[in-house]
Amino acid sequence: MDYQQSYKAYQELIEQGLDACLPLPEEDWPQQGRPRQLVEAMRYSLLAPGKRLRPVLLLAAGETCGLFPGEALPFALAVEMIHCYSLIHDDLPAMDDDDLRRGRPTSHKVYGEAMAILAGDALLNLAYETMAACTLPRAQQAMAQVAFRAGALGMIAGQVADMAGEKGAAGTASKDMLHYIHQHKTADLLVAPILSGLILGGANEERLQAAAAYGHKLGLAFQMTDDLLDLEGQQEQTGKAGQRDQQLGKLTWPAVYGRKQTRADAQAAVTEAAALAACFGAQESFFRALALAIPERVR
Ligand code: GRG
Repeated sequence: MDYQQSYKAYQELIEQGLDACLPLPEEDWPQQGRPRQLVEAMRYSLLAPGKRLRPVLLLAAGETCGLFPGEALPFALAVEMIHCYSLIHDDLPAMDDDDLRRGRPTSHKVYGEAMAILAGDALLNLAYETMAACTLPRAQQAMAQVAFRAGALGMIAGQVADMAGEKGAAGTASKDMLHYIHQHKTADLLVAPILSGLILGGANEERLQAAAAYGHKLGLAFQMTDDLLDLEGQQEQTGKAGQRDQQLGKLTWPAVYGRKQTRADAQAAVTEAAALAACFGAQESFFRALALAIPERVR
């Protein structure tokens, strides 16, 4: 299978898994089951068309250590749930106040702010329930990795810095802050699935370190491309409103370094990631192709 076929095969498995893990309840709540409107809101965001990049990374990383995709699937679904909760919350009026996500009205536009907050909370909890149910020997260690990277020293710290960056302080401090934002808001949730997939498969420390370096470069390139798409992409392509970063005064790579330098830096990060893909052994060509595809992405 070539890269695109492999990616699609992973995606199909993930789509089926996401649909199956969150069935619509019977009508008899509150006697039993989850509240129907909550599940509708969770499913609305979780099943909206996304690239499924994070769970794909997890399944592919697991396969490098001989795990079948089905064995690592609960973790892959969990990472997508965490990503999805972060998107719902990021779109809220208290954060980026966005109306469109994945080509559809955002959760709070459809279900109201309170239900959107609860749907995000419930997806986060469901992620940990799903990981906790995994009986693979190193599941606890893999879950700790996800919790750490998604938490207050990882993605949430990146989101705090992103909001602080809206104040737009110029100079060296803002460059440091920009790197911090890219590393934590974005790269941490790409490193987490790679490392947890490898941990589940029993990879050694040397491999984990090389894979983390790959994920970090991938994350930088991914966020730089996202910043450029926000400036230049069409809504039909990106599935969200354009030029939001400028409107919100966000600290982005193009805002600090300019578009030309951002393109060059993204390409350099992609080249570095591609060179680091050797640590994935039999899956090297998949991880290399995935890195090289980042600047071409439209969504
Ligand atoms: C609310 C705790 C909290 C964190 C929010 C995810 C996030 C952090 C903010 C969303 C905005 C943003 C630009 C995040 C950086 C990561 C990113 C580019 C997310 C979008 O990921 P894609 O492009 O989306 O993989 P799909 O829809 O394809 O899954």
